[in-house]
Amino acid sequence: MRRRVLLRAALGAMGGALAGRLMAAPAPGLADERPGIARGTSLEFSYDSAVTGRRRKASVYLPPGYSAQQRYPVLYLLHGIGGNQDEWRGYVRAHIILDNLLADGAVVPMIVVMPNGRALADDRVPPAEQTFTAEHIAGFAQFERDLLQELIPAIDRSYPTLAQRGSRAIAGLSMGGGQALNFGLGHPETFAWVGGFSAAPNTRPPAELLPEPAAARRLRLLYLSCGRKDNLLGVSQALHDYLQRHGVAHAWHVDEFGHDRESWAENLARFARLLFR
Ligand code: FER
Repeated sequence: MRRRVLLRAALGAMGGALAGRLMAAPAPGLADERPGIARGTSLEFSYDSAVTGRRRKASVYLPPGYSAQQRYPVLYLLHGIGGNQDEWRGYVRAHIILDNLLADGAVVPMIVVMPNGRALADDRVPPAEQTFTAEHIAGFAQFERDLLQELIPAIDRSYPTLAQRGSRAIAGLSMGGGQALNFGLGHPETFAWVGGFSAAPNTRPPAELLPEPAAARRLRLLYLSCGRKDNLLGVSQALHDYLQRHGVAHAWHVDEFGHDRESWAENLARFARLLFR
């Protein structure tokens, strides 16, 4: 019973934000197409998954000037609870942000993989009233195996990647931010760069995420952000407090935004600038 009440409360709180994602105007500047600059390429990637028993899709961004003769680090970028593999492009305009940063020489050329983080046989975005069902929440947790056992190996077979932890990053927004923290901190052998933007309550409690705080020294970057107006700020704040108490170095950025693309555009840019250096 309690669970159902909590889910309904969460749905009520999030309904506005999810609807808002379709309506809000793009962030000025950062995510605006700049004329005359070189553009990256966006592709649909598909892979077989023994985890869902289906063929699954991911959106892949190749940087401008991409060449199969070079090798690239990879950023895995995870969407929110109401999104899919198109949310970072369609809602945040991640590809435009990356093009702009690359034109300024502000980021290392990288491949960006935007998966569908709902590892279910039916991984379509559910109707709004089913967003918070136990089955759908479980799909986001199950994505850990799909990512590690299926998607990453498939990407490393298909593209000229630098296939080691020091050249692999994971970040996400909201539900995907929780996934990125859970999977990234849980698998230091796979990821050295981890970012959670507006991480949702699917984030494991701090003492479970990092039971041995000293282990975080293996990370090259742990990045946390959230908007001051975001109802989920407490999740990130609790992790920040724990990290501070245990002397774990991390980036912490609280901005003036809410649970929205302005915050995610800004923090994608801040995070990307720090990667792979
Ligand atoms: C919750 C509130 C919000 C929750 C998830 C979210 C798992 C995710 C929001 C988003 O991805 O935008 O209680 O529980």
